[in-house]
Amino acid sequence: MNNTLRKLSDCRLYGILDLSYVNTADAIRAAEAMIDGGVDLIQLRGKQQSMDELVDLAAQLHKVTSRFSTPLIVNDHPEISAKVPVEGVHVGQSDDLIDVARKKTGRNLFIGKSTHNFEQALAAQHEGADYIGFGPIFATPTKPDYQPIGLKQIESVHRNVALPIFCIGGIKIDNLEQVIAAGALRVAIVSGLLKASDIAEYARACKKLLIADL
Ligand code: 3NM
Repeated sequence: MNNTLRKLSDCRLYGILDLSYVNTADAIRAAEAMIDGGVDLIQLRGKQQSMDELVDLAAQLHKVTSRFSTPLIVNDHPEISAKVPVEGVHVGQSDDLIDVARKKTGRNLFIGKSTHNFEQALAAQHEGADYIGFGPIFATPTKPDYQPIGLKQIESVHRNVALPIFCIGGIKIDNLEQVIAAGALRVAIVSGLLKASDIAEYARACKKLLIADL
C-alpha cells in the first residue's frame, strides 16, 4: 500500500465506476484506464449488485487503486468498509446520516454526500461531510429521476461551502469548459468516461481542462 494517499483537496477529477455501464469483469481495466488518464479518486457504484459481489469487486479494485495512492470510495454501503480497506463511503440524501455512516465504518474514512441544491450542500457541510457531490448539473440517464439544477448555483455553493465540491450529472468533455467557467473546480463523471472509446484519453482531456488554471 502506498502510504501517501492523495488528499481530497488535491482531487479534481472523480471517476465513478457505475456497474450499469461496465460489467464486473471489465471494471478493473476501466479503473486502470481512469487512473492512467489522471482520475484522482474512484467510486464503486453498483445499484443492482449483491453485497457479496460488491465486496469482491471492491477488494480487487482496492489492490489497483492503492498502488496509485488513489482513494477508493464505495457508494451506499458503509458495511463494505468493514471487509475491504476502502478509503471512503458515499451516501445519498435518503441514506445514512454522515455520523451514522461514520460509526458503521468503525474507521476514520472519507464520507461524501450527494446534494441537489444549495441548502442540501450547506446541510451536508454542517453534518460533517468530507466532500459533496453537487448536481445533477445537466439531465443525465445515469440518474434519470432528478431535475437538473443547471450552472447558476455553482458559484454560490463554492462561496459558501468550504469542502471539496464535485459537480456531477451530465458532465462530458464537450460541456466541461462551461461547468468550469461557472465556477466548478472539481467534477465527477460516470457515463462520459465509461462510454468513451478510450477511457484514459478521455480522462486526460478532462483533467487538462480542470487543471488549466492551477
Ligand atoms: N449522482 P453521468 S448525478 C451518480 O446529482 C450521480 O447527485 C448525481 O452520471 C447527483 O456522469 C449522477 O453519467 C449521475 O451523467 C452522473
